[in-house]
Amino acid sequence: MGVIEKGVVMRPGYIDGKTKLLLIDGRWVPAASGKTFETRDPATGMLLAEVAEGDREDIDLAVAAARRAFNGPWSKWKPADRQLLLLRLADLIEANIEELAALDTYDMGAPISRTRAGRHRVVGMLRYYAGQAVSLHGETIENSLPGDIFSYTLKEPVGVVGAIIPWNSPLTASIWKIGPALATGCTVVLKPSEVAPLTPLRLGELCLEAGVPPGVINIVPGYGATAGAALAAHLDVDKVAFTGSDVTGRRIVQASAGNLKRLSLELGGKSPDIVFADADLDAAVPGAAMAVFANSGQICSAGTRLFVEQKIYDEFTAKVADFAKALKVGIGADPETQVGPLVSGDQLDRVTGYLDVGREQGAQCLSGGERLTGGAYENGYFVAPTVFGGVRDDMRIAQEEIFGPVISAIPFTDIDEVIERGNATTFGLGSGVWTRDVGKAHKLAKSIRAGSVWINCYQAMDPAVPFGGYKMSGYGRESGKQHLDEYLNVKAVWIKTG
Ligand code: TXE
Repeated sequence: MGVIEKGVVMRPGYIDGKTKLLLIDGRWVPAASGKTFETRDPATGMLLAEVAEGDREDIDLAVAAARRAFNGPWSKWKPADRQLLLLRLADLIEANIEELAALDTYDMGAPISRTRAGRHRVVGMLRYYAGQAVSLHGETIENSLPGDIFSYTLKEPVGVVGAIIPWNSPLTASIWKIGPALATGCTVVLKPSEVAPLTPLRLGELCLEAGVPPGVINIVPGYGATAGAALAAHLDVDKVAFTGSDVTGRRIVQASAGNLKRLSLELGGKSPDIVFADADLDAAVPGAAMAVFANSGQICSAGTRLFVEQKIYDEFTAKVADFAKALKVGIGADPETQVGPLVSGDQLDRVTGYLDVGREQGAQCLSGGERLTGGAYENGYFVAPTVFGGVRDDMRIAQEEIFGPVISAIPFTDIDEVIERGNATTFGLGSGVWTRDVGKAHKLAKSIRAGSVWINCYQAMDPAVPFGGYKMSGYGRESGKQHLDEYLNVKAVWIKTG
């Protein structure tokens, strides 16, 4: 893999015309129903593969396998054994990163330059979790009871985890669920998005090659309303780790009620990115633009509400619009491409619908604003990077998650006002601040109600630093030590020694 022919990265060998099967109990099997679904390249419309369509029966089999593995030999694995397993998996992913990056690119459209750059993140995550696997420990706690009674805590794996992931970054999202599960001794049934299932399935092959025992990682692609809903409601699943929309997040909360399973939810956002007049504008222009245009805006923490201080508003938004116009939009497999297609026809309809709404509600289109058609764009879902100026807080494009390459630029005049307006959203995932004034930066860092605040940068991520939401962006954290706690139970032990 990684061959570039006529400026295009060739399709991975994994896309070989064979139907992709489900991974259940260490074996590749067709769906119980025998059904399959298609997955296509959003840049060209080309059929990539037929994929076995998992449903309730397959989820039942996968959960049963995960339960057997959890109760069986996997529970005897020592932390150091799990650490070695994670390190082997990290090495295998590193060795196959060109193929995995290309699979993400073909299946969901992201530029190959972006999916390749994800290497440090995914390999780094697994090595981080490998370190954490041997660092898990309870505490001895001094209690105040009379007599000799000793107390300590144990940390134990939560059990069978149902992991439901979206399509916008399939490799990263899979590792973000599998890594902590392997580190803590959980088992997993992973339900990839029906829109981009190929990388998670290839990852399943690498898990087996790394020596993951049968049943520890099961992968069952299928639709949300069938396979996803069955997993979320399953009475023998101990926890669901979900990344996706707030609408589905709420359904998962309801579905989890049957056995009150643990949940972690990483949902959407409408993140404020705030630019003060004193900022380094040469850095802020590309920073604010790529805070939205990266991955065609299909990132939950994208800084889509761009608040710009009034006195530089016209100049700054014009520069961001010029930056947007200069971006190379194209098929993800072209190494020169900076902005790829949207993932699907549904996503295209959603985004172009918001472009219409923006104009209807009086926003001015400073760049883009339309679907790209003709030539290389003809069979794909391309939207030009768009900057809307003159946006008011009450416009729908300033309130609702678009999940496309669309910036809503909003003027503000002072810091207290922008804090209040920046926080006036039901979401709370990311946020950005561009200023040279350290006092302002600190004030914003404390005042913004969001899980991440990026100052003079955007979307910085690291396996050791927790990521997650406030408010309707969800709960629980991924990355960092907190992530492991999401996969652990704490047990208190009391021993009367007197
Ligand atoms: O998300 P869904 P979709 C947002 C973004 C996007 C919108 C719709 O705004 O435009 O959501 O995208 C599974 N029970 N985000 O429709 O439906 C589904 O099969 C259990 C933000 O793709 O949330 C897939 O595996 N599972 C986001 C996963 O949930 C169900 C990333 C996500 O799909 C289910 C993606 C059900 N009832 C979209 N229904 C982010 N936070 O990064 C669906 N699923």
